Amino acid sequence: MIEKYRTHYSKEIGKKEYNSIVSVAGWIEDIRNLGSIAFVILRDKQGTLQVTCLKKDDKKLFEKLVSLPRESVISVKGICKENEKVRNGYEILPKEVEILSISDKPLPMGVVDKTGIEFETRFDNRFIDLRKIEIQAIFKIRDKVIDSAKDFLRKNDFIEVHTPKIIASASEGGTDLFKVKYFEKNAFLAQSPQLYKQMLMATGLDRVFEIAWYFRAEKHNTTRHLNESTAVDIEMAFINSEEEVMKILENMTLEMWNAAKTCKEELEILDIDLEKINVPFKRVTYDEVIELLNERDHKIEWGADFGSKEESIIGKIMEEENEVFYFITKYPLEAKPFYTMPYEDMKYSRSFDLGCKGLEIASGSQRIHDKNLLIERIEKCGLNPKDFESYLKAFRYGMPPHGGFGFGIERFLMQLLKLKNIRECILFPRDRTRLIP
Ligand code: AMO
Repeated sequence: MIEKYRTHYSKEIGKKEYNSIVSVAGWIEDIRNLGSIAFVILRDKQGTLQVTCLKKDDKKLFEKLVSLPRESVISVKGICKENEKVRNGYEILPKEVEILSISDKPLPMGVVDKTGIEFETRFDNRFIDLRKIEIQAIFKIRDKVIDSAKDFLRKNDFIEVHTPKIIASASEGGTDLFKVKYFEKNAFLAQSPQLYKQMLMATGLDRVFEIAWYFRAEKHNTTRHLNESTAVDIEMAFINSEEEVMKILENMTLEMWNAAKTCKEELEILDIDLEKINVPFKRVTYDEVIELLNERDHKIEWGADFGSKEESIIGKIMEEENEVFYFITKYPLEAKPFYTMPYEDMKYSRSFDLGCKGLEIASGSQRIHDKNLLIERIEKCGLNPKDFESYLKAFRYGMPPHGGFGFGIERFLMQLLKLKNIRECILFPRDRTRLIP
């Protein structure tokens, strides 16, 4: 038995290790057996390395190695030798090999095969798909940007909270909810932490954020929608206007973008050159967008929300102005959920969406904190205040002015990394037809 399966990852090996014993471990990516010599390409978290096995040195070990199917997991203890002809500049001459797991044959899909693999095959075998360095790069960047968002929010006095995901009433007042049986009652999976993050504003915690999963029973199957997605949500109290929330949002986005920039190796693997972005992001009002759309002969009824067609035209206009990110502000009140704060005219709302290259990645607003106005708006939106009693209670005993936003993590990553399908940005996507793996 090899006492330590791995003493070094592939990229940790350098001149210092030459002519000494190392242990490496990973998946067999390829075996080239030339009869008297075999080259085994071993893949670990950092990359690949070459194990060079000579039959004359140890026939039994040679036979053992070359008989293994691709993607089997082994640990190799051997001498590290400098070799300029090998990509890493070194090779491992094995002394001991331990087989940790033998892969079945044939593989459902290859890891390095260049032949195009069907999208569905990739996602049916996501654990193998995730062995590809370009797929891993997406999730390493994802980790980095989420970490930077948390870091930024904590530095700005936000604390991380976790609110229930099994809820009794619709957070957004919509119909896109998954119903679940909750003992004798019916419940729903949360489509947003909206009502809870607002209730927390009645506590004195003042600034909260949550990074969690949300569930939306949207039936359409598009490249920009998931039925289970993740988001960064924030809520902040004692604000004068939605502008303060937008400032947090644009600065958080900038931090995340710049954090991604530090992932040089991953960006190179993905062949992405990130644009330089600056704050403040451009702000255009809903009415200005309608005008811009009109100028491009695209008519849309005033009051309607923008669909993917409109979003993409807006994205192109912004691109012409070299704007990667842009806010669309002052939406008609009727286009936004009941909790959105109206302007005095009751025609427009203190709301905004954050767009990035033709896709909405976040939305938010100042909220109504007056209980009577809130009830009025709930009714106007065709909902029953009775269904919101426990939420409304938080507005009866001291609720400061507040606002917040929801920021779609997969949507952001999709635009950041120029990926065509949102499913690429989540490990195990849930869509209209996919529930496994
Ligand atoms: P909204 O419904 O706009 O706002 O959602 C916020 C952000 O979440 C992302 N998103 C999605 N991503 C993938 N698939 C989906 N089906 C999906 N739905 C939404 C988008 C979107 O901008 N409560 C408000 C936020 C707030 O006002 O604080 C809300 O949920 O990037």
